[in-house]
Amino acid sequence: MRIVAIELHRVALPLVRRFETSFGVQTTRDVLLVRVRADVGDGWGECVAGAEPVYSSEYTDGAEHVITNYLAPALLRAGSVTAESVAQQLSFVVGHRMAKAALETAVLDAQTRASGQSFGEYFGAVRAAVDCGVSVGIAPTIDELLAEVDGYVADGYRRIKLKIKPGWDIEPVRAVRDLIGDLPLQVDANTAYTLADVDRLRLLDEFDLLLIEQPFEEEDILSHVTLAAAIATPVCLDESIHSALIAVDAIERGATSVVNIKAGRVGGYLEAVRVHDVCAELDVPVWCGGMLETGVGRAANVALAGMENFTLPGDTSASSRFYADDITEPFVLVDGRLAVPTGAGSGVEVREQLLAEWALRAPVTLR
Ligand code: OSB
Ligand code: MG
Repeated sequence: MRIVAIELHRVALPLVRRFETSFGVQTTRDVLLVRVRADVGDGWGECVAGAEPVYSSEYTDGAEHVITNYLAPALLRAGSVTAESVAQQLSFVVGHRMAKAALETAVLDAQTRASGQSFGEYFGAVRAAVDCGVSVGIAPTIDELLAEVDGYVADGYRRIKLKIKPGWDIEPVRAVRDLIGDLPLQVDANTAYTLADVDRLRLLDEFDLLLIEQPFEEEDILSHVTLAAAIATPVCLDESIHSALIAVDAIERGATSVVNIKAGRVGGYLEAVRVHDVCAELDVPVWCGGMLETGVGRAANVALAGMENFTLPGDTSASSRFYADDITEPFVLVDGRLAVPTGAGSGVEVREQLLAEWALRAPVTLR
């Protein structure tokens, strides 16, 4: 295809409830949506970066800057672009995977809409619906946490994930385990611990968790190797996994026996599929992470999670987990699952009316 224009939309969506993690409290999502206008038709991509560089080095304004000044001009100049060519065409920019992923996804959406193929078909999804979990933030009190978790159990979620940090770990996990019986449970530390906490983390073994996600900092594969050898709970990397190459390295070193896959973190869905494939080859199960996506990103995540080796429930919750209304038709949980969209491309439509209503500013068009 030839890309005619690239539109950058900034939209603010209020969260239905505050979302607290070890790296801060969030009450709205300030999202960058990208529309590629091509000769074959349009496509949408969502940038998963947060508003501030407190979770990842990438953040929304930074992503917009690198897209405006480097990435979009390269694709607009390229002449011919395909979803399969984007990573190579953008490889002159170091890093900025979330920004690159947004563009690659928009190109993939345009390409597959034009050919009539769904994202699920393109990725090789083997299931029509995916088991869904929910990521639960740090709460002001244990009682408030239990009330929130109780609501998600009633909604039908098939797995609960609790955010933990030093001072909010054993007690909330024990209380939630007592509440939910044998419903699958896992925890996510978002890098809040150090090796000095190994004895504390070993206390989690008592709660029969599916896994503990990313206790140590992003660059520190070695400490995860040490922890994995010291506790029974499986260790799962999230932030550390920037590519299929790093996934193989971390698995072979014994740092991770389960992998959280987020397309934004690895530079796009094509690399996410490769992470899935190398993990499958090494007999390591994967699950689909989330970044508070709107329907645009959620649709692609659900399609990805339809692949064979996504054997654990993902953070692919319903739109209502975070938003009162979605920028696309909302994703609705049915029996603890979300249906993989079957329409061409991502299979969802951006509601232009809401896009305009929720816009933080007028869209920017790059040509
Ligand atoms: O670590 O998985 C994470 C949200 C923002 C940044 C990092 C993470 C998360 C979540 C939310 O846990 C998952 C979701 O979108 O449902
Ligand atoms: Mg995580």
